[in-house]
Amino acid sequence: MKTVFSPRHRGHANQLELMAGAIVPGFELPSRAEFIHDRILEVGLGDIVAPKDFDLSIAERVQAKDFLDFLPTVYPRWKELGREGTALAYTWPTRGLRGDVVPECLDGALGHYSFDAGCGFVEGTWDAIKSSHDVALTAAELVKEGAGSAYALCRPPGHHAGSNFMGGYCYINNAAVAAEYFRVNGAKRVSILDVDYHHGNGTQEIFYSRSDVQVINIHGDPNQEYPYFLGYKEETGAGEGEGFNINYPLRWGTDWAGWSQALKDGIQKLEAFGPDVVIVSLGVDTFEKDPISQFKLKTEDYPKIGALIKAIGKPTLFVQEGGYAVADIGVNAVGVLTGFEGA
Ligand code: OKS
Ligand code: ZN
Repeated sequence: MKTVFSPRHRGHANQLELMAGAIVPGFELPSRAEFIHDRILEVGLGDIVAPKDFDLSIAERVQAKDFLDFLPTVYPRWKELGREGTALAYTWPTRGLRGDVVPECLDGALGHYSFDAGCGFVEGTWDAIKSSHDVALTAAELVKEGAGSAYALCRPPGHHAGSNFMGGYCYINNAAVAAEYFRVNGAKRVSILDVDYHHGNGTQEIFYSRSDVQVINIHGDPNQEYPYFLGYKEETGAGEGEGFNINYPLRWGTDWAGWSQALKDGIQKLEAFGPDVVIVSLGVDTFEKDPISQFKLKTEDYPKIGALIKAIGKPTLFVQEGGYAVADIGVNAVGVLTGFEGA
């Protein structure tokens, strides 16, 4: 399978985030993508190609134009204020405050367009975001043109980003943009299977009222785990979308036995939906040694995930999401892909 990768992700570096009472170096490191890239070469998965340049017209169908227009302005505005380091929100419009105003002040606008302090901006952040979007669409195009599968080595990731907000290291929702791309280009139904450790709240929110994109999420129970405020079992879709959103919240400590049971159940529901194409939001932060996660999957489990997805027998686009045990992330992410290839 071909991989789409851009070195432009590297400019998104040294950003800080707020975590457990401290401003800390971001866990979402450039080395994540580099370890995966190097592992692809090591196992000879297939060619690694550069992304084409796409405009944001597909993205604007799933995320608000004012939000997308805001993203490239953040760091220039931060510098105009005489600031350096990481541009980060610190005030958010929760219950009892105005969710409908975008304050003139950059700090207020950053709060308006985000739900946490996990989305810092540095000089190269917008260029990395745009390259990640282009990586996803270039890989989607390969699948549309008949490749049975492709791998979008996206960084930054996307699944926490919603129709008009960022959060959890995610700005543009790469998987959602790819799903919309397939719909615009003839697919009747698309399934997004999100196997990242964290609930893909952004993807759920974007497609919640739609019956043409099925969203299946397997993740840490939000009662215990980030993003806390979405991802519960009873969230099954709204209106036309009722029944097309499926959540599998699993408790801390879940291992392959429990996790694979959810995957198999999810795959049954996916097959019943009958999509023309499958998008896998591929996080490998389910790994037992992941520094911010609490599942217990082992390196040997990742090829089994790939094999189960292969057995669905549909054109498949893999989109990289999370995974932070950087020394292992390459082996585990590429393990899913080689398992899919039957290697
Ligand atoms: C706030 C962010 C904390 C956890 C973000 C989880 C990102 C992830 N500082 N999503 O799949 O891996
Ligand atoms: Zn994650």
